[in-house]
Amino acid sequence: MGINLKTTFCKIPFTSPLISVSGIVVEISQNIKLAQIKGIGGITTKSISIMPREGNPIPRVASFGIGIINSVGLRNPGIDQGIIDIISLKKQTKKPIIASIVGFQLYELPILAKRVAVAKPDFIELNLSCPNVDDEIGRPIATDPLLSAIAVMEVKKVVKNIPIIAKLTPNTPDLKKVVFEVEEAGADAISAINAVGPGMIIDFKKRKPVIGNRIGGLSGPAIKPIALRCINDIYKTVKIPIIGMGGVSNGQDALEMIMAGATLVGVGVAVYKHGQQVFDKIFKEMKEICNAEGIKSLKNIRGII
Ligand code: RRO
Repeated sequence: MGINLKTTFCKIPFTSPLISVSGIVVEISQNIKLAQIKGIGGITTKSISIMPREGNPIPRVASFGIGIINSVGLRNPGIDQGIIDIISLKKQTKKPIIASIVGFQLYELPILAKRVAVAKPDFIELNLSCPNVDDEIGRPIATDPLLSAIAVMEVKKVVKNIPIIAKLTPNTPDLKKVVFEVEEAGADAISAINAVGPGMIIDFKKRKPVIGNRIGGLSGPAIKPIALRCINDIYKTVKIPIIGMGGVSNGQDALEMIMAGATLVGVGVAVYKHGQQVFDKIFKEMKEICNAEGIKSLKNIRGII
């Protein structure tokens, strides 16, 4: 008998602990394709704002070998279309859907949460940590423990029956304080980490930054050590469950996230680099490693380090 990787998160069953993250997948059609993949347990939408957004100037994504840099700039269809997209995604799959929302002002978050709840997603993720809109909104909410708590509290006042996930940034010395406050405010789960930085990569020949917006958030294997540290800090600080992400591209990476304290594991850049089938590869590798190592249940290794 091999290991069974079925996982429960906030009482909701997942056929796999692997989920897609809110990131560079913007189009609903791509999410519909993702939902067909066996190794994927759940889908996260691109973060949805009140108004549609074109995003930052191209190129928005560039690879630098051990990672990518992105400045997508919150390209998304806006809440009206976002609701329609989630309803249509839900018709295509039984897998849990995490609707990610983002506000430019704090007061937008409860408005967005109430509206997106109409589409009945299984979870609502508050993206409190976009690294790419500094010029428009300043530092991400999740760099500030009090603001993070207020964001969660205001959303919890208007959405009672859908679990609320707070997506946090590694770009703060206050992560433990932020996560403590967010739990106190009533968050049901944490998602970590968003991109690191921002950073910059240079096109040497052209003497200019590669990314259209000059700078962007780093993700992919380069940030895995930071992700593991943050997830473990969060695990040791609060009791609510964690979606761990940041540089997962194989079965061992995913199991390391669980050993650091994650319950679900997000995969983003590996999909960009290797295609959607990477979920099946990682799922298979997780099983093989667990069986070879005598790990009978993921519960036995969660937070073990
Ligand atoms: O759209 C983006 O530029 C973006 C977002 Br909202 C985010 O949360 N994280 C990221 O790396 N890029």
